[in-house]
Amino acid sequence: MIKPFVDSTALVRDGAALGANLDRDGYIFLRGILPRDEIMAIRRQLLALADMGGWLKSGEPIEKGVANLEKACKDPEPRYLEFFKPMWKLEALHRLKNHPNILGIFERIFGEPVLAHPMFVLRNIFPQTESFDFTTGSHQDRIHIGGGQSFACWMTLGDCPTSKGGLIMAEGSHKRGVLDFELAPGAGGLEVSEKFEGKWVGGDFAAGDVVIFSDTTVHKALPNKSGELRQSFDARYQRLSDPVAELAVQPYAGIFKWDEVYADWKSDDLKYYWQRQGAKVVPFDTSYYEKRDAIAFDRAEAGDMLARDTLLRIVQRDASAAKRERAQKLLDSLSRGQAA
Ligand SMILES: O=C(O)CCC(=O)C(=O)O
Repeated sequence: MIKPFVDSTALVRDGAALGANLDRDGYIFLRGILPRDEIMAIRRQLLALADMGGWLKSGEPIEKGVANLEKACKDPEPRYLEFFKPMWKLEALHRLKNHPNILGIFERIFGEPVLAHPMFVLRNIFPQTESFDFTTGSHQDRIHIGGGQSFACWMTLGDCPTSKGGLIMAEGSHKRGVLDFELAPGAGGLEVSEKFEGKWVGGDFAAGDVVIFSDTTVHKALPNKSGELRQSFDARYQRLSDPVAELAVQPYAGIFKWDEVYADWKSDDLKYYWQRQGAKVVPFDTSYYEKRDAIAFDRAEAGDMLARDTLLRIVQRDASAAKRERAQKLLDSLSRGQAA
């Protein structure tokens, strides 16, 4: 059973009240923070690229975003990245991340200057079917984002009823630091062990609504049971005076350099802005990933397909060539096992 979000929209100008709700529940849900027409304009650009990738069902209007299930793919598969890369470079998405309406909320909550992380996540989640599922399992962002304390702002790029796979929060789950986790399929390749029965809150999102949550708040996505692509955007924000992990000031998952991202941009004001702000960059704490990856290697050696999404991420992102090579070999042997 999912209870409805507490709606904090009426408090949007009151940083102390927003901060109190964030501290009490681990999240705040706010309606209509971003202009709908700006979100819909970005959605149109993204859907045009999705269509070029063959991700949309032919014969349907592009703006409906009806998915072509035959082309279902996910991050970090190469066929996903081919069309994801031009999407992630879009200047409008980076501008959305630094939107004054979002920065203003964080400034009021923090009572001090805000750093918007340069890295953000854009998601194109294909519908869940018997043969395809990329539903994000329950997790805490601290593991993936590192640095000091940060807060995520998640929004859908278009309307997202719960049936389309919105994000839900485990209310009050943020007070006990980083919790034990297990290996899991889906983004991140892990899942918090505790189930948080009766604690889940969520609801329908309209374009422009946001949920803001702490980096220790346990959250997960609902399965996308619609026939459409669920496109969403999540970015992170913190006090400028706190440290930020190196990974969070790099383009998504190291898939390109900033100069490549900026190549077609029309203006310069958002290029390398965190350097001008004086962000305090520190190394990323890899200890949680080391733990996850050790489990994935063990499972993969035992022939367990559950390790696949984690191995793919190691191949794509890990700094150690030896680890990447080991992960690739195990992926190859898993797919040979599947074919046999
Ligand atoms: O959109 C999703 O499926 C997951 C989003 C998420 O986990 C996050 O924003 O931290």
